[in-house]
Amino acid sequence: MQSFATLTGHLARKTFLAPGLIALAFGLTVSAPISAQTVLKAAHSSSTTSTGHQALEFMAKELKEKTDGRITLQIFPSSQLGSEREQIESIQLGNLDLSFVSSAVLGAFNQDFFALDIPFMFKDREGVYRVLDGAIGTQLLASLDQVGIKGLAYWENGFRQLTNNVRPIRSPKDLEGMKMRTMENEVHIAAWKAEGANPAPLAFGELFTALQQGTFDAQEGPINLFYDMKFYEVQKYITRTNHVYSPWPLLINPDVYNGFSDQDRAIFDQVVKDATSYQRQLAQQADEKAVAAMPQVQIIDLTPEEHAAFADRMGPIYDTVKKKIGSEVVDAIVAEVNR
Ligand code: EAX
Repeated sequence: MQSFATLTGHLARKTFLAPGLIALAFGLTVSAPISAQTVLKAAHSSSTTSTGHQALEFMAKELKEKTDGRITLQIFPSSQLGSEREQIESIQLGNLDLSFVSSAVLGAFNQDFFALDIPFMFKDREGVYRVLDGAIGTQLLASLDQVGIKGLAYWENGFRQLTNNVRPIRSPKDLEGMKMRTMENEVHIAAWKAEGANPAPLAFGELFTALQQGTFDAQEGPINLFYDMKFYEVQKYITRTNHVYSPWPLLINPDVYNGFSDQDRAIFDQVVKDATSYQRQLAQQADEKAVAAMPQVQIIDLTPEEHAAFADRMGPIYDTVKKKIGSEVVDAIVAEVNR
């Protein structure tokens, strides 16, 4: 069992000491079993209807039940605790316990994650899961230890699509010069420059307002998130480019994870596994449900030739990423995707 000092150290993340423990601290005899209750602060940048939020709610319920209330979750959605980059920094500092963020934002903390950002590299979910759930993905998550973060699993944000408010886009020519929001990721910015757009990064939580005010004409992201965030109120067209697959790595503060009792860590690990399959299941249905719910949005499906016109511009981006992180990871992903 943890020492009193460490238990008090965790008060920042709201550890409620059972009356028994306080009595013990003051040398009184106690009858009730000693147990510490830990409330984990979990944050994210999507809405309360997102598949990620639903999976956190699932985790909260499962953890409370399976640990007899020793571990519970307090969820902060919609960037309430800062942007995804700030959430990662808060986990490093121990001010936040748990979060799921787009892997694109992790590139600034660990460049190897840029390997996942090369557009048009992933073709389908089977290839994605072979990479993420295989040695490459596991190694990438483990590499976060070096920057004071424990990577737990890959939840699914989804395949990303190009959306805009100006015209139906079927070619890079249609996108030329369009002011476009990207995630805070240099590979994405370089890629959309190569496609002819005028890209600039912005935190997700500020995107709706920026689109509403016309700061940007275009953006890109999964259709289910587009729907969740009501972007259909400020964007008329979706071009199904499937240009990047966005995982949502689930992250935890390593001290919190290592601070669990062996019993609770085993329960926590199993709940993460169950929540991951639950979240992916939701995500796999979310895009089509969203399309059905947005008849006012024009969906453009590209022909293979039109799709290739976008993909053929990504050669230099492969070189840029290989120069930055070496070709080993990139080549391994390409081999696994095309296996
Ligand atoms: O949580 O910033 C974005 O567009 C991402 O999809 C973000 O991770 C959403």
